[in-house]
Amino acid sequence: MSAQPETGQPARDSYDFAAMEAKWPSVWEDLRVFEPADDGSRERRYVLDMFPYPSGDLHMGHAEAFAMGDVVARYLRQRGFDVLHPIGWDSFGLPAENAAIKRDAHPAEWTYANIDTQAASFRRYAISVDWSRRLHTSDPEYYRWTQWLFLKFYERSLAYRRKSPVNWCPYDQTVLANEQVVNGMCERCGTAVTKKNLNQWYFKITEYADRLLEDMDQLEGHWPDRVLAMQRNWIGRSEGAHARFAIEADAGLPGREVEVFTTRPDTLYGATFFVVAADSDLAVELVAAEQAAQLDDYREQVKSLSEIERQSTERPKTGVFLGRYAVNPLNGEKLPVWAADYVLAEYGTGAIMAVPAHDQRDLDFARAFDLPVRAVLDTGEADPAESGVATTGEGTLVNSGFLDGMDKTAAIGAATAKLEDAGAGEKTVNFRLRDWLLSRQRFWGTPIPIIHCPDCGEVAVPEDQLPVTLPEGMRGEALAPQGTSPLAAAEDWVRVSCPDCGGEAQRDTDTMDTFVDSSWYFLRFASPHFADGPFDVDAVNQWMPVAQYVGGVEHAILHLLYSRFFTKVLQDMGLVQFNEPFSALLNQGQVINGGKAMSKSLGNGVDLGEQLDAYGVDAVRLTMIFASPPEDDVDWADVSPSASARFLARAWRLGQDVTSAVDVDRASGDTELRATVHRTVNEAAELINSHKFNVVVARAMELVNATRKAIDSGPGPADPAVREAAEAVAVLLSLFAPYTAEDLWAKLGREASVVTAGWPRVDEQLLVRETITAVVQVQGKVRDRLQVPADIGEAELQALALESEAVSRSLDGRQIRKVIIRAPKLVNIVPA
Ligand code: ANZ
Ligand code: ZN
Repeated sequence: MSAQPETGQPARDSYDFAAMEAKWPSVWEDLRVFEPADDGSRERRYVLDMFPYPSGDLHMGHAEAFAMGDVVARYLRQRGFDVLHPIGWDSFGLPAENAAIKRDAHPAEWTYANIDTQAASFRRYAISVDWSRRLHTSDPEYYRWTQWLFLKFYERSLAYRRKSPVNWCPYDQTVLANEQVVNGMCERCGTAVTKKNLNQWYFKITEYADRLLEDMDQLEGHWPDRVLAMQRNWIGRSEGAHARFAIEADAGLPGREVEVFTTRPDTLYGATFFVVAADSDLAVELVAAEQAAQLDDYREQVKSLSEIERQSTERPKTGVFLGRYAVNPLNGEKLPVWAADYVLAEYGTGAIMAVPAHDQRDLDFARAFDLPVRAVLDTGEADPAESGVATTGEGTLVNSGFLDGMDKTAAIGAATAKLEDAGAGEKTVNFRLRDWLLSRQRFWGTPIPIIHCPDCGEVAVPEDQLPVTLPEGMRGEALAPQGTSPLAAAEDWVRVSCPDCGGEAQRDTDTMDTFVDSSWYFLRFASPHFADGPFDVDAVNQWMPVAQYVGGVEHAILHLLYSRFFTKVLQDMGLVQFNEPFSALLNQGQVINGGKAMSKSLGNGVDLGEQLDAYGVDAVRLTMIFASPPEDDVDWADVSPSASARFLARAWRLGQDVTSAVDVDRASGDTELRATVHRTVNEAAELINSHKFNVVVARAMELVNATRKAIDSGPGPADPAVREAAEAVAVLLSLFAPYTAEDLWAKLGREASVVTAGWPRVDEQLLVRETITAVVQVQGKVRDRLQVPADIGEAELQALALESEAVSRSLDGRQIRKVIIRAPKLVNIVPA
C-alpha cells in the first residue's frame, strides 16, 4: 500500500509496469500495428535484426541488439513509412544436435522448445515485429527453398563437388570452413584442426570476388568502416602476374610447365630457387624418385599444421628438395625446386619463385638451406645476405639485365610485358577468397538435394520432389559423429531410384553449412508463405534492399559476405533487381559486466529475465539505449535500471496532470514550452538518423523536466502547450519504452496506439531562436561582437568567445587567467 497524499487531491495511480505489460500486448496484436499494410499506399522500409539462433532463452545481448533495431523500426513507423520488421530463427545447427545426443532426444525437440521460449520473451520485450511472418530455417517449408536455391546454383555451375584437403575437426568429426578455424582451432570446440582429403561441396563464390569488392563502394558511409575493411581484407585482392617456369625433364620424368603467382615480377632476376606447396598434388607429381620417400614423410608432418602456423615467421623453415630444376623464363637460369609448408596449396597457383633478397620468408628459407641470395633492387638498405633482413622498399633495379636502372613500378610493367611477349605469363589479379565449402557431415541441417547414380553420376533431385526431408526416427546416439554423415546410416532414406535412369542410386548424405540457410532468409520475409518459389519476386523487389540491418560485428565477414554473394547470383538469375542486400548496417556493442564479457566461469552473468522482473521491460530497454551510442559496449555494472524506471514513472505521471481537452488548440499554448517541444522533436529526428539514440533519450528527459516545470511553476496543467509536450514525450518514448508510452498516451485521453500516432509536425518558426549581441573584451577592451542565441549558456558563450579570431589576435599567444561573463552578455577575457 502506498501512502495517500494529504493535499486533498484525488488519489493518483502509481506507475505499475507489470500491469502495463499484462495489458498492452493483446491490444497491439488486435490492432495489428506491427504488420505492414504492404499495399503500396505508403513508402516501404525494411528494418531487420540478424535473426537469432535458438540457444536457450534470450540473453542481455539479444535485449540490447533488438532494442536498437526496434528504435529504427518504430521511428520509421512514426514517420509514416510502411515498415517491414520481421523475426525468425536460424534453427539448424550443431548445438541442437549435440544437445540431442546428450539427452537421447531429437534436435527438433530442443530447437523448437527454445524457439517457443525465445518467442515468448520477445513478445514480452515488445519488439515491434510482424509475427505473421515468422519463419524457422529448419522447417521443411523453408529448407525446401534452400534446396531449390542450391539446385539453381548447381545448374549455373556455382555449386560443385571436388576432392580436396579440408579442415577437419577431430572432436566434432566434421569439416570446417576456413572461416571456422580460429588460430588453428575449431571455432566451436577449441580442438586443434587437422586436414583430411574429402569429396566436398563448394559454392563458387570466387567467381564473384571482383563484384563483392567493387560493390562495396555503395556501402561506404552506410556500413561501419571496420566491417568494410574486414570484408576487403577477406576478399584480399592482389595485383601481380603469372609467370610460367619450365620444369626440365629429368631422371625419367617428363618436362612440364609450372605457373607461379607473384606480386613482384620486377624481382624475377632475383629468384634463386623455386618452391611448391608441400601438400599439393604438384609436389608429388614433380618429385624425383630418389626424394619421394623424404617428401612423403614431410607431407605427413605438414598435415597437422594449421595455415597460421605454416605462415608464421617465428617457426624455423622446413622443406624438401625435389631433385628437379625450373627455368626462369626471363634469363634462362636453372633454379632448384623445393617443397615447403610455407607455400600454401590453396593460394595463387600453389607454387612460387623465391626471391630471398626481397621476401623475408624466402630469405629465412634460403638461410636455413644455404641457398643463394641475390639483391636486384638497390634500396640503400643493408645487404639482405648479410643482415638476414629482406629489403622491401623502393629503389633502383640492379643485376637484372634489361630492367637495370628502372624503378620498381616501371620494372613491374616492363617485366610483365616481357613475360607476355614471350608467352610465359601475363598480368593477373589474385584473390585470397576461397570457394565456400558448404557440406557438413552432420544431421541437423538442410540435406543436399543430389542423388548419386552409378550410371548417371550426380543427378539433381527434381524440383517437384523437394523438399528432401531429413529421415525420421533418428535421435540420440544415432546422431553421434562418426566421420561420415549420420544420414548415411539411414539406409532406407539413402536408397532411392535415380531420377534419370530409374536404377538404384543413393542420396547425398551431407547437409549444408547453416550459413547457407541464413544467406537468403531476409528475402523470404518479404513473402514468407509464398508456395511457388523461395520468394515472390515482386514482393522482394518492393521491400528490398533492407534499409537498416542490425547485428553483431561477429558476423562482419561470413554471413554478410555470403548474403551479398547470394544476392548477386539471384540478380544474375533475374530474380532480384538490386545488387546489395543491406543498404545500411549497424553493429551494436556487447553487454558486459564489470569491464568483462559475461561468462559462466567469471560468474558475472546477468540474467535478462531477472532484470525484466525487477525493473520492467521498458526500464531495461531504456537503460540499454541510454547507456551509450549503439556501437559501444554497455557495462551493466555502470548503469542504473532503477534510475531508468524512476524517469519512466516521472514521464508517465505527466499523463495524470494534463487537464486540457484532447482537441485543444495546441498552437495557442505557452511559447517557451512549445519552442522546447519543437526543438526537441526536430533534433531527435536528426539524432536518430545518425544513430545517437542515447542522446535522444537525454533530450526526452529534458523535455519531461521542462513539462513538469511548466505544470508545477509555469503556465500550469491546463496550458495547451503542456498537452503538446506530454504527447511529444509519449511519441518519443514509443521508440524506447513502448509500454510506458502507450499507457501515457491512454492517460492523455488518446486512442491506441501511440505506435502509429505519427511523428509530431515541427513548426519551423518555433525553431528560430532569438539572438542578441554579445560583447567580447580582452582585459576590458572590446575586441569582438558576436550574434548568439538569447538563451545561450555560459559554457557555450565562453567557447564561442575564445574561438573568435580577433580575440586570439589580441591575446597574441598569451595564456588566459580567467574569463568573466556578465549579464546581459558581456565576456571579459583576462590574460595571464
Ligand atoms: C616473388 C616475390 C618477391 C614475392 C618479393 C613477394 C615479394 P599477396 O600480396 O598476399 O598476394 N606467394 C604466392 N603464392 C603463394 C602461396 N601459395 N603461398 C605462399 N606465398 C605465396 O602475396 C603474393 C606473394 O606471396 C607472391 O609474390 C609470392 O611471393 C607469395 F620480393 O613472388 B612473391
Ligand atoms: Zn541413373
